[in-house]
Amino acid sequence: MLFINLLGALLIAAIVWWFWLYTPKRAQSTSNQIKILVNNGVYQPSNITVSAGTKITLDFDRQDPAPCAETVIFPQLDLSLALKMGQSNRIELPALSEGQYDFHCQMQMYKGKLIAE
Ligand SMILES: [Cu+2]
Repeated sequence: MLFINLLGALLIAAIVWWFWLYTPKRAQSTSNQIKILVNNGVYQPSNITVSAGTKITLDFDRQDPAPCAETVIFPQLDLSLALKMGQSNRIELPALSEGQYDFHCQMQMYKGKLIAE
């Protein structure tokens, strides 16, 4: 009984951590080509700092077969890309001015952000 309660408490702690406390790490790009893993409902990395004023290539590696993961959309840039499983999915972004640019799947379950500075 005590064990079950303990398990329940751990589960609640995990839920609280995931939904309220967890903030994705910021990745600093050292090159203009960034590889992004698409799996388990998250882009990895999902918060990416890039240099403003240079072209950037993103390379999406889709591991999630769910239809949810299929399309990545860059609303501010008016770009989208269909992601195929098991191959590299490259998208070239124009040189960005300083600011934040979102990217997400059709349903906005997968979410990411480019920070150009
Ligand atoms: Cu989705």
